[in-house]
Amino acid sequence: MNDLSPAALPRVTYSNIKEDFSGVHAHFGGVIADVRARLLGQDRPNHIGGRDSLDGAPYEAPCPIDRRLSLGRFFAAGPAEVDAAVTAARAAGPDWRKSGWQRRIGLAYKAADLLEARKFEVAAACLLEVGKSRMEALGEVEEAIDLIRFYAAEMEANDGYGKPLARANPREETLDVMRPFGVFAVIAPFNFPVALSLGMSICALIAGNSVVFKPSPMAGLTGRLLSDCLIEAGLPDGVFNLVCGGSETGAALVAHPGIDGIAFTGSHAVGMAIMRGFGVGGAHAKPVLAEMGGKNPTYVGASADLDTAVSGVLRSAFGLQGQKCSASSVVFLHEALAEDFVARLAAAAEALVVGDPAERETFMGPLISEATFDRFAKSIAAASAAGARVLGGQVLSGGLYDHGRYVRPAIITGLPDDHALHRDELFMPFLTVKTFRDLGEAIARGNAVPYGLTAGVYTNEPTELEQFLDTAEAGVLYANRASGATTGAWPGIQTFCGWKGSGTGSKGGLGSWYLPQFMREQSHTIMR
Ligand code: UN1
Repeated sequence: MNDLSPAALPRVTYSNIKEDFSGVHAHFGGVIADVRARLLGQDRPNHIGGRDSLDGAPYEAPCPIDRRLSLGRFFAAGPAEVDAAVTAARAAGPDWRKSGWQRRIGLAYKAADLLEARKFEVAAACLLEVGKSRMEALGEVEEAIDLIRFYAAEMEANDGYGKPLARANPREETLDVMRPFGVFAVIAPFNFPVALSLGMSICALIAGNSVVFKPSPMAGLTGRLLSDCLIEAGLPDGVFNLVCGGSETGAALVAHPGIDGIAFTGSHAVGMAIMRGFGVGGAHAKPVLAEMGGKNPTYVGASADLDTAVSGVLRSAFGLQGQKCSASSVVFLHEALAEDFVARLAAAAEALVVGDPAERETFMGPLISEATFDRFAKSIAAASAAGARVLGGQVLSGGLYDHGRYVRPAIITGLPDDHALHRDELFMPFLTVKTFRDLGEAIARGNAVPYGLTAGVYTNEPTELEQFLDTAEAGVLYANRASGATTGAWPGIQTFCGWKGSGTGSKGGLGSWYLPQFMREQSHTIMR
């Protein structure tokens, strides 16, 4: 029996994996059932200029857990609806900009409080919408709440980023001020539909931009629920607009001349296309803040603690079915422990429960889409054809398995070193294994991909740790972590920055340098 109020239950994060969450489970189980009964299958309007709108092309989004269930009916915004949203955002912009950062962070804190009050409900929606496990879904909503508060606190701590500068003569007043760009488009992926959407949106808003937000077409329900928190917090009409839809809506948004900046999280190909077109294709450069894909390596040295390494790799390779840009997708094993490690990892992977994420014991839910399933099936076939050994990777059938795409995690050994499966981002529960004798040489092989998002190491040799920290080409490095080899970055604790093909800038999310990127600098010199 759990007699704690929901607010008194312990917080789930990505790294407190050993805590007792029995009270959380008892409460959350009831909320999931309630959300399934109450919140699915409804019309979910867009929100444009302070009003809900059913304009646009209606589409049903299926629940990936059971495709017979509809998450709801959404309305794909075409060029006319996108134009209405951008026009509303432009109209609301000047007052929002002038309202001052103190007022804006006040509203952000209010939105965080609203999300906190609804966290179980939003996490249940997230679980049902993208097939996240209970812990991943709850952790994500907590991450989103912390993101809002973290960025609001950063604005406060930096006094809005304005500061007086030196004076060339006593009659001169000089100021350095940071100002918003205008209207930001926020284009979010399905895999962290709450945290990534809110992280990007709240920075744009706190900085004084107005926003047109497009969630993934597979995540319109959480997109709407988080929008409700912002709207109900009291953002003025037009400051925050929600437009649902797929790539056509995204293209209309990116092509709209009224957009001044874009915050994007998604694939490398789309991010680079936005950079080339929107970013530098017009009369002047415009800001594109993009977090893109990853092919994140984990290195396991001869001195590593194997239990810790197996736990960390398992969680990062297969959590959320491997559909994270931070997922560990290639592991480099020292020859001396490779066989032992693979045997232990395969046994642990086989023991993972794959099924309905609403169930407490489930670690892996369904793949998000048919496209991901096709990629999985083709990759397994390609690995076998190349002479590799495939451990796991079975397609599951019978019962619920017939109504979604459920697969067992796959571990691939013996793939030729230069095979594309070691190099391409796959975004699915598919881990390739390489072996090494010398860590420096392994890191060079791990660096030899176009990406550079996260990397992990397991070693008890201080010189190896130093070598890893010095030479791994990625923005987020982890060592000896049981909760995740390459995943689980948290606001204010890790920063999240994509190097090379994984990002467009050198200043990532979750840290202090992200928010200022939503503003441009202006120098004021006034003679008195
Ligand atoms: C992603 O991996 O797609 O570090 C985003 C993590 C989370 C999510 C990152 N904060 O794993």
